[in-house]
Amino acid sequence: MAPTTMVIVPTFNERENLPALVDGLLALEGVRVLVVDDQSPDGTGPLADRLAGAHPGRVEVMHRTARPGLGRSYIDGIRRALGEPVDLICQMDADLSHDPRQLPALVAAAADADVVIGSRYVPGGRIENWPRRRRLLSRGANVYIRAVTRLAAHDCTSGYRCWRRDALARLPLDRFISDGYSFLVEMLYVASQQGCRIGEVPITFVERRLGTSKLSRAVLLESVITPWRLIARRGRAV
Ligand SMILES: Nc1nc2c(ncn2[C@@H]2O[C@H](COP(=O)(O)OP(=O)(O)OP(=O)(O)O)[C@@H](O)[C@H]2O)c(=O)[nH]1
Ligand SMILES: [Mg+2]
Repeated sequence: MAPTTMVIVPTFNERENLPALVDGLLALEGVRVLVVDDQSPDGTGPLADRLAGAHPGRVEVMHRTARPGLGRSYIDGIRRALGEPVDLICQMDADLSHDPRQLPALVAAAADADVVIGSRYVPGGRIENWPRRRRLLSRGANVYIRAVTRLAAHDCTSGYRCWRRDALARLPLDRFISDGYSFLVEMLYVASQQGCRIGEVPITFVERRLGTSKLSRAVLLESVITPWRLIARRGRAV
């Protein structure tokens, strides 16, 4: 029997992308979707409610009113998902950069790993439609993060992941220090400190076609500093 899986999808202004993503995920057996919306001004929240109404038991929505942020959204979503009787908990962007059809490969690899990364930077991994500047930024970020943290994974910033429930439950989320995109790096770092087996499967990442990016200067700055903060408190957070 296929393992039961809950996919957490953080959203901020993803009205144009969410229906297609949910359709793609619901085509997969045993998959449930948890949308975590940060009061998107474009109406993503009510749209997600309509999707939940159309698919009871398979689509749920959290409407956050506390301070917005990707990391904070994930923390709330993870706590909720851990209260559900699912075997695996996945993370995925809403902007269709992550193809739901590749989820079964991540799920299969979770048989031999505690967390599986959908990776752009292992053999077979690809990126479509990214300008050169964006490629360099992402590549450079990963070289930098691996050098500072000594993480072995090749794509530490990928937001496409599949966790075994017990590995995710062990993360001390209330002690995390980052709340933007660095949250993704911090999750991996703490997991590896705890002895988790980190696997990677190749994915084809497609640049978003609709909606706008939330990558800001503040987010980039946090990404530069976080690896150093993580190694500075090594051993104390786990
Ligand atoms: N709930 C919530 N979701 C967010 C927030 N910031 C970004 N997201 C979501 O996180 C996912 C990744 O964000 P993106 O804007 O696609 O970031 P990116 O992939 O680095 O940038 P682009 O693909 O260039 O747009 C998307 O599903 C966003 O809607 C936030 O503050 N709160
Ligand atoms: Mg994106």
